[in-house]
Amino acid sequence: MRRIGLPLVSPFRTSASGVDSRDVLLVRVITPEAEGWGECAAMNEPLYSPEYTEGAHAVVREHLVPRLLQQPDVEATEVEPRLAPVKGHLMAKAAVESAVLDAELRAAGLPLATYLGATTGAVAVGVSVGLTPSVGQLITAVENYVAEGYQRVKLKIESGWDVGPVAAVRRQFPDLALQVDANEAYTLADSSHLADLDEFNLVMIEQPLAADDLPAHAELARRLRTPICLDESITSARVARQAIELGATAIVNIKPGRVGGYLEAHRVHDVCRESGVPVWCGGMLETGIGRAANLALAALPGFTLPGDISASRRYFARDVTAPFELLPGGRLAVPSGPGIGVEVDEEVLTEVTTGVERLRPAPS
Ligand code: OSB
Ligand code: MG
Repeated sequence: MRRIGLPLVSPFRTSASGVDSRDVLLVRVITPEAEGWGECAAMNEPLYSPEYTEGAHAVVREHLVPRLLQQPDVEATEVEPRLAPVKGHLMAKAAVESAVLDAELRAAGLPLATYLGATTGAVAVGVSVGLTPSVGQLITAVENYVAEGYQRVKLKIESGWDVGPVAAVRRQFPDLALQVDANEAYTLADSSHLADLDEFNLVMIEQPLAADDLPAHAELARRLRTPICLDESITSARVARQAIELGATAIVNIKPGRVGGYLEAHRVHDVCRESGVPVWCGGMLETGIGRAANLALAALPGFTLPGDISASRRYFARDVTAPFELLPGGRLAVPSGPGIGVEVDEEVLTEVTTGVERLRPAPS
């Protein structure tokens, strides 16, 4: 387990949280055959969901790794069942499973994208723009991203920062694929106000209401023309199926950490695809490790909308892998090497590391 501190190039603010430097937990699995890396999606503070970096670190150390090491060998598909007695902590579990999966695939010489069933070598990506101090600064930020080649922009919204800023951006960029993300900032009492967003031809509104209230999202969906997309609410393939059946979500944001790993993320994708519900890959301001794996997932055929998987420079001046650069058409290449397909730069890693802990199996 390793903790790294990576300053963001610009602070990222949502209705729920604000962060200017990422405190990231990395898991590195060392086996005789290969090494594997997993990045924990948890943020510095428990403001997006109950998990946070320090808590995830404790859970991995105290509860997950000891259970994993109760038996001498492990395959990626056995990680989830072995950790299932531990309730919740899906981001911590995902980091462990991802590291085991990466090691296993590197040992087999198989790219994660191939293993998951990728059908493309490059995926369309967008950019998520946090709350800004002024509408002028928002317009400038969007202008810069559009100039870099992004073809889809997501704006964070909250009460008092919604219709005005969205109208201003839409006026400047009439043809841009534009969507908004509320991170649970509203209630059903805001539905007529949210309906004022309908005129801006948004691709979707993401997570307008409380994560645990699927029926309220279904009711809101009946009151809006803008499609609803759930993020925080979708914690498993089972919940995804229920949300779709209830009419609570027309589009699904898939974040592997939020659902417990890439294997469950794959199952969420399958459930949505069977129901004709488009999906896209969400982001948690990942380093190159999480970004590489997310690109592999986003190459599955149901990912028909651009993901929150921006180029590395949108997040960090220096990353722990080679930077991902935007391709023409606002796309990123899917890594093609074994496992997650990228190498960790040990020199940078050492410089940004704030702590390392080694856990070993008990001698047999
Ligand atoms: O709700 O999608 C979100 C970042 C941190 C926590 C929650 C969210 C986000 C983002 C960032 O929107 C997307 C990205 O990584 O580019
Ligand atoms: Mg979101």
